[in-house]
Amino acid sequence: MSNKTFMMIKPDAVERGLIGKILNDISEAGFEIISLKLTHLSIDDARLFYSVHKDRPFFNDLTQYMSRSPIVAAVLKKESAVSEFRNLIGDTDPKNAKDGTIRAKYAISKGENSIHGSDSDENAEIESTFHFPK
Ligand code: DAT
Ligand code: MG
Repeated sequence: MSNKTFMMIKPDAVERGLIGKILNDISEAGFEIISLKLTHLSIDDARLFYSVHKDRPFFNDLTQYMSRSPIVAAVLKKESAVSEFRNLIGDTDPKNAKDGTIRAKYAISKGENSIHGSDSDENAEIESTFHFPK
């Protein structure tokens, strides 16, 4: 799935009415939306989705935050989608994110950083199937 990636618009951004602005940025960057939904993760969903981080000190805050209000989940298509999308969203910590990236424009903090993008083709496939089972 090297031409596809998975993304989520996170609770802090949905709460502030940023769905339209962020989807527009994604479209203008040349990504095609393949699947799209508004959903609300349970705490168990969030713990499962982020299980790779289960031993990290921020795991509890992360999963509480990701389940506190709705998110948008989507599968996106573009050549080199995973790396292109990571470039579009910027560094995990908005203080380190390059100007013009989605996190530089909208994120509140390293924890509440507005958007998720898969970090590998393999995880893009796993995360897409988690939200859009085949
Ligand atoms: P990314 O979302 O850029 O792939 P990650 O996979 O390392 O970053 O972490 C997943 C999420 O966990 C990240 O978007 C925000 C949160 N997070 C990561 N490191 C953190 C930290 N040191 N303090 C608080 N939240 C953190
Ligand atoms: Mg990650």
